[in-house]
Amino acid sequence: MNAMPLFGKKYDPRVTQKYSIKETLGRGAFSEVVKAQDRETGTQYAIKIIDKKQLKGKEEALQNEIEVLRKVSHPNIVKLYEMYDDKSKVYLVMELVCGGELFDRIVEKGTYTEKDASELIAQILGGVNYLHSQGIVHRDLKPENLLCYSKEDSKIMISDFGLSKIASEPETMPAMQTACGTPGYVAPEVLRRQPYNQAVDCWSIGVIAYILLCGYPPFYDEEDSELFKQIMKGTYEFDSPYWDDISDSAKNFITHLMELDPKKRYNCEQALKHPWICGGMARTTNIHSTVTEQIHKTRARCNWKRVGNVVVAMQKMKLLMGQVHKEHDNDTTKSDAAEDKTTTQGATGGPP
Ligand code: PIT
Repeated sequence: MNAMPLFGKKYDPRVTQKYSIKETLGRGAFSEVVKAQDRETGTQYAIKIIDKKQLKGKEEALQNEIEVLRKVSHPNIVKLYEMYDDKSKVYLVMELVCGGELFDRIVEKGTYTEKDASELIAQILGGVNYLHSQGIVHRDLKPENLLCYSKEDSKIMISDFGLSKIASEPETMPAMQTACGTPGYVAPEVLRRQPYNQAVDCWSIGVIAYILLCGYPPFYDEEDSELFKQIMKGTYEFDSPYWDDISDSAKNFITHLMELDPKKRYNCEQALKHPWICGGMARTTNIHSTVTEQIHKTRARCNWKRVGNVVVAMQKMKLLMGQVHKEHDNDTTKSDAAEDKTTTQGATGGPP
C-alpha cells in the first residue's frame, strides 16, 4: 500500500518525479517517514516528510535537526542524502534501513546472550561517541530510535535527531526538557532542571543496557511524577530472579553509566574500555527466554499506557476543537499543536 500524503496535500513534484513513494514506515504529529524508490536507479530510500505548517514556532528545532544530519557521517548513524524544501513541507531523503526495531530482532532470535547485548551496546557507544566528538548531544536515545540495518545484519542504526542539539557551549541549560525525551530514559539532572551535557546520552545508554539484559526498564510508575521521583533518586535494583544469572561485570558496567552524578558517570570512551565491552567478560549463556518473556510483559503494560495516552490525546483534541470552533466563531483561528508523537510516547514496563 502506498503512503497517503500527509494531511491530504500533494507531495512536491520534484520529489515524486525522482522517487516513487511507497508505504509509510513511521508517523509523528508533524512528520511521517515513507519508503521511496529512485525511479531511475531502483535504489530504495526512507524519506522523512515534515509538515511546516504544523511545525510553527519550532522551525529552529527543524533547522537544528537538518544541520545535525548534514554534519554526521558514521556507519551506525542513518545517512542523509538529499533535502527538498517547498512552501509547506521539508523532505529528508535518507538511507533506508529495513531491519525494524531492535527489540523485535531480539525476540525473533533463537539464542541471545550477554555477549550479543554487549556487542549491541558497543555499536551504540561507537555511534554516540562519534556524535559527542562532533559536539552533538542526541538527547532522545531509546530503543525505538535504534533501528536494525537489516533482518540478517545486527548492525544498529541510530535515528531520529529531532531533539538533538549541537552543543555550542560546554553545558546547555534545559529548556522545556521534561516535555522532550521519553521519561524512562531521561537523565536525573535533566529532570532536576540542572545544566546538562553529553553525559545525558550515557545515562540513556545505561538504561538501554539494563533493558537489553532483563527485558524490562529500571524505573517504572504509572504516574509520570512518581517515575520522575524514582529517576531523580537514581535508585534501581538488579532484581532476583531476573538478574541472578547476569555477570557482575555487566552490573558493574551499568552502574557506571547509570551514575547519578554526571561528573562521575562514564563517558562513551570510558564505557568502550570496560571489560564487559572489550575484555571478554560478557557471558555466552542463552538468556533469550527470560528476556523475551519480560519484553512481552513490558510491552503489554506499555500498550495499556499507550491506550491511556490516546484517550488523553483525544480528550485534549476535543477540547482544542471546541476551542477552534469558538475561535472560528470569533473569526480568529489560532491553535498550537501538542508535542510530536503523542501516541507513541509513554513509559514502558518496570520491574515485573
Ligand atoms: C529509515 C527507516 C525508518 C525510519 C527512519 C529511517 C528514520 C530515520 C530518521 C528519522 C529522524 C531523523 C533522522 C533519521 O532525525 O523506519 O531508513 O527523525
